[in-house]
This record gives sequence, C-alpha cells and structure tokens, in this order.
Amino acid sequence: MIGKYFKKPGSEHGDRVPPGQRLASGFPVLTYGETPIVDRADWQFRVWGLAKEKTFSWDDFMALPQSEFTADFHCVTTWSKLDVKWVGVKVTDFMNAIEVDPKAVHIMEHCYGGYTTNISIDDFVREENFFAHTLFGEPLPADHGGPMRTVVPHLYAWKSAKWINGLEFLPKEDLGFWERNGYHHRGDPWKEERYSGRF
Ligand SMILES: Nc1nc2c(c(=O)[nH]1)N[C@H]1C(S)=C(S)[C@@H](COP(=O)(O)O)O[C@H]1N2
Ligand SMILES: [Mo]
Repeated sequence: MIGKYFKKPGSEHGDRVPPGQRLASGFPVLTYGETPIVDRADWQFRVWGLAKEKTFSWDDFMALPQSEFTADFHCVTTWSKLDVKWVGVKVTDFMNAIEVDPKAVHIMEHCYGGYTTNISIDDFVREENFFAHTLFGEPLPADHGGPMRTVVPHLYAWKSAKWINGLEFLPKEDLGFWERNGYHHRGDPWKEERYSGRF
C-alpha cells in the first residue's frame, strides 16, 4: 500500500531527501486537532514578550515586501515534498518591522487553535524562512495553514506553524506542543532529530 503513495528518492534528488524520508506524491495534510477557519479580514498577528508589543492586520502584513519561494518540506512522519512554491514575507524582512530586545534568544510560535512550537532566534531569523499566504499560486488553503503559516525549510515541518497568529520572544528556550510530547526540541532532519529521548 505505502508504495503506491510514497517512493524512494531517485538519484536525481537523493541528496535533497534527508535520511529516513520518502517522497510524497501529493502534498499531505498533517494537523493535530481541528482546522481553524480564519478569514483574511479577521486575521491578526501579534508580537510580544521580549519585543515591543505590536499587532499586524492582514493589510499591515501585505504592505511588507512580498517574495516568492521554492522550498523542500520534511515531515517527521517520514514524508518529504520537494520544490513547494510559496509566496509570502521573508522572516528577515518581517524583523525590520518589529523591535526585539537583544536579550531574546528564543521564540514561541503561536497559532489559532492553540498549537505552539518553539524555535531559537538563530533558527528562525534566516534568509530562507518565511511567512506564507500563497501555495502553488492559490490562496493558502485552510488545511495547509491558511490564511498564514510559517515555513522553516531546514527543520522538520512541525516547526512550520499553520494558522500563525503570534510570536512570543523569550529569554531562554521553552518547549511547544510537540516538543513537550516527545519530539526533539530542535528537529534537524539531516541529523534525524526526531524524538527528545526523554520518553
Ligand atoms: N497550527 C498547527 N501547525 C502545524 C501543525 C498542526 O497540527 N497545527 N502540524 C505540523 C506538522 S507535524 C506538519 S508535518 C506540517 C504539515 O503541514 P501541511 O499540513 O501543510 O502539510 O504542519 C505543522 N504545523
Ligand atoms: Mo509533521
């Protein structure tokens, strides 16, 4: 059965598929719990903690520089999808719109629906990371995290928070939802940082 939906990476992109991963033929949806339904007009995004508190509306976010991205996507449940096309806002461009206290070293990503995931500032503020609102040329569907999600291609996709609605800047590492439930605190797919080892 599995073979029908997942295939071994061919040699042409074998070096892009981390150990223990297989290519998915479609773009699977992986959600814990219900899918929140949030209209763009109602969407709000807040920054707080060790940063000057600020709330962005949809229009505020659309006024930031918009970029196109092609990124690989690796879910810890062993599927990967290469060359996903997105449009959105680079994290580095977003950071120019907020004021972060230099004492902040870590971030909690918060989402509609209550999901959280933690990430260090070093892992989050990178050229290749972004907030996405468009997937393969269409408004990001709700099941893939629309109206807005983060995408962090260099870590397992549970760090790519769907229905993102806030960033909390922290003075030290804290753990998010999956990280409290047995997953690795960082989640580098190239090192197979899947589980925490605490369980
Ligand atoms: N808010 C929220 N974000 C989430 C999740 C979730 O359950 N809730 N699942 C994570 C996991 S485990 C993965 S693999 C990706 C899946 O994204 P997709 O459903 O668009 O493939 O979203 C991540 N972000
Ligand atoms: Mo995942």
